[in-house]
Amino acid sequence: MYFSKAFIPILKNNPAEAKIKSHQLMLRVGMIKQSSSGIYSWLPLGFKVMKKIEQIVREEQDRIGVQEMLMPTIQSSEIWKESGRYEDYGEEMLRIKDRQNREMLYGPTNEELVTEIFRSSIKSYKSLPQLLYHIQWKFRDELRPRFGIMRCREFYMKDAYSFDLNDDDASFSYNKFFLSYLRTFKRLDLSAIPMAADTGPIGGNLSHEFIILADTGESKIYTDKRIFEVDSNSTILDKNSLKKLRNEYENFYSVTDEKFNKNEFEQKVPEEFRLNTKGIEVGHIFYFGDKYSKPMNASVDFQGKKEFVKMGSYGIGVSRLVGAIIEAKYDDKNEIMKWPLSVSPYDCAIIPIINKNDSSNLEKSNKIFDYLKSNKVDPIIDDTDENISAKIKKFNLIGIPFQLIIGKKSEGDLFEFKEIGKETQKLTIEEITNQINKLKSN
Ligand code: 5CA
Repeated sequence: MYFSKAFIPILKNNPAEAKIKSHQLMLRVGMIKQSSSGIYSWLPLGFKVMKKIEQIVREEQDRIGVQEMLMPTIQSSEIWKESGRYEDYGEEMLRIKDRQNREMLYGPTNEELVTEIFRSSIKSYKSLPQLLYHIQWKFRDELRPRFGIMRCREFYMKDAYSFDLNDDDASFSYNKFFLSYLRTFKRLDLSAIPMAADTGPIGGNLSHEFIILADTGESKIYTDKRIFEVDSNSTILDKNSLKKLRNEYENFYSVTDEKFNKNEFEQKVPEEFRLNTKGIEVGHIFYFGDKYSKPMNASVDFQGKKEFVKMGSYGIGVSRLVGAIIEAKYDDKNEIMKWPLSVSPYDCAIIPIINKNDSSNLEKSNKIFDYLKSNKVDPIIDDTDENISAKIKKFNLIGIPFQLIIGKKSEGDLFEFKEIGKETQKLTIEEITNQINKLKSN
């Protein structure tokens, strides 16, 4: 791909309407465009990042045995009346009437719909557990959409649902998601901490929010700093190891402000370990037993008895994560972004120095492009006639982690190669390819 042909509408300056760095950067480098209040189009650069995040989220759901499906965005009000949430959800729910005057809605979440799907087919306890997920747009008519795609009205979410026979099995399912979330956020190069949280309109009395620290976050948190040291590297999926892992986290006081209790905080956390700060909620898991299965009559036969299934739900803000990664990685003072290679829109920027009447550097770039492509590296060539310092500044902002400069200094087989934030190296194209691919496989 040539930069001149890519749809990456870069702005000269930070847009005045954006208050936080992720919103500024996303508008500045043309990742998103507002279409109306709290509703955005995802332009190619932003869309590429979001799709890569989505794929990592998907792989980690598949790894714990959750089955992917797809439910619609538009739902019928009937099932929400059955659960009792049609009234409770209030003005955040976008209500629509179809041409037959039927009450429909744009789904803010899917507990009802998935329960309806479950109950219509699953009758025996032998089919349990059932773990299902989809990745789909949601709509919440937020009173004050803000910070770009961080708190918007239409957003992209991974939501999963678990169905079990009893509390013990349900807790096993919950803990599988707990582990899978730790792994997912780690692959996104984020340190997300599970914190006991309020369940709000989803309900139930057990939930954890996964939060990354950021001054611009909207969640207030109170935590024991030692929780950052817990080893989250486990991959074992058996009941006891998972319980142990969750316990290791729960041993440290770590809560959002709705759950905050000053006395408890001071009693449980020695002063030097107390941290009271702000964060961004990137995921939220809930256990709510039979809150939906009972009113909606979702049950299985077990030893001649009808048992309402025990349910949990598990959300990840896929679109919000794009902004959250920027909040975590962008140095706005120096205007330098560096995407984790796992989600970067491109792997490497090839930046030729282009002089008038001399296309040799561009030709060299084309050859390097083909070589990288055939070795599983995804590059972009900056074929524009901007000067080299303007090009580097631009790519520092876009955040592609590697820059390969093709100019006078690329003598013989050696090229100027730079990983953002590190020293420039002189390497052969084979060494460059190896370096990038090695990091990619991590
Ligand atoms: N049904 C449950 C779990 S699937 C649920 O809806 N949970 S939630 O309300 O906590 O949302 C899940 C995640 O979606 C949140 O952790 C957050 O990352 C993201 N999210 C929620 N509201 C918004 C919003 N207005 N804008 C962007 N992302 C949002």
